[in-house]
Amino acid sequence: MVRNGTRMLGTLVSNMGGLVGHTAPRSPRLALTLPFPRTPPEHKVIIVGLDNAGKSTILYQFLMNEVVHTCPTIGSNVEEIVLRKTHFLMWDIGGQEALRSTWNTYYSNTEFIILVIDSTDRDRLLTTREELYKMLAHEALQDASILIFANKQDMKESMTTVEISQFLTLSAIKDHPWHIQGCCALTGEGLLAGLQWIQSQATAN
Ligand SMILES: Nc1nc2c(ncn2[C@@H]2O[C@H](COP(=O)(O)OP(=O)(O)O)[C@@H](O)[C@H]2O)c(=O)[nH]1
Ligand SMILES: [Mg+2]
Repeated sequence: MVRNGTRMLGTLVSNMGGLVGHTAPRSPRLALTLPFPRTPPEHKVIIVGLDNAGKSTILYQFLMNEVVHTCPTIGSNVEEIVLRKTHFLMWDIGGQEALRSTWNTYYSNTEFIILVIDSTDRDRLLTTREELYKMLAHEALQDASILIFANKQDMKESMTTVEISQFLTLSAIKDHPWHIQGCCALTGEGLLAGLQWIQSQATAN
């Protein structure tokens, strides 16, 4: 089950027109005014969520996925993921309680937040909710879009995306594009759909 705060998934997936700078200039005047980037822009993504939610497994799955090719590892918890010529720099940030206060040191220039939730972890959904609204209120994340992965959907006792959406009152979030996607990081199911939503947001802007 997929709900979407801005637009239905897939409507913009094919909107992947080339960069302006790749278009042949029509006149010398245009050639002077059009930007011509040598490297494609890199979109910064932070992967957050409580410990044990599945953040590292998700990043690992992105790296393994055949349709996503990757560049060499930059650091132990940062990977560059390329999906259809869109480059993402993904930061997998530790979620233990002691580390959560350091999340804000990663916020500057973040375009996308991936919030990973262990859908079986009913006891800590309130903590996740608090962390979510703290992030959304943070000045450095005012322009960020948020993808919520309701992970561990393979588990019998997992909450549905609808239950999680309602608990997090996602429909009340009007100032950030958001999207919730059920997934299973172990098999990779649902991950590409989530990544495609991010990619559609990145190319739409
Ligand atoms: N059943 C199930 N287990 C998962 C899933 N995703 C991650 N796990 C397990 O949950 C545990 C925590 O995963 P990890 O990626 O280390 O979580 P992190 O602390 O958020 O980085 C590991 O034992 C994973 O194998 C999933 O979709 N289903
Ligand atoms: Mg981890």
